[in-house]
Amino acid sequence: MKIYFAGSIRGGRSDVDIYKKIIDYLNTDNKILTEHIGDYSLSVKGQNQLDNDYIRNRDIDWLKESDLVVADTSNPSLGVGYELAYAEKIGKPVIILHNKKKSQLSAMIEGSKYFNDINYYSDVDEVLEILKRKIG
Ligand code: 6IA
Repeated sequence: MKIYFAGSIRGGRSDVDIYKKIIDYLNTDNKILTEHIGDYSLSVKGQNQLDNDYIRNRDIDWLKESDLVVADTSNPSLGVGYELAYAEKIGKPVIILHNKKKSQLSAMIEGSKYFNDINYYSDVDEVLEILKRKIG
């Protein structure tokens, strides 16, 4: 299945090692459309050659094309929030992963009945266990 993985970029890259492990795990049996999210070299200065409108439109096309959105919301990110709202609007299935030790999940996400698959984790082993249970 095609999976759109969402994780923070300009919101901060402190969780990139977790994104990478999630993407590597999911990539075994699925196609991750957004592998760059787990790329260490994609810093907040990276991809500056790409226009913002190009990035936004390309990402929304991938989101529409995907079968499932998996979002790590532990590091607050406007872009991830935007993608989640877009997924809700078009009825795309969403799995949310959130490390409570990192931040409190926004009431706009926790308070939306659409997001009924919110999974709290405390370390990388736990997050991979959750994905194994949910996706295989
Ligand atoms: O607001 P954020 O940057 O934290 O938003 C991150 C989310 O928006 C991710 O889930 C991505 O799917 C999407 N996104 C935001 N920026 C980019 C990007 N380059 N490339 C791909 N997806 C993006 C930004 C260029 C910047 C590092 C200079």
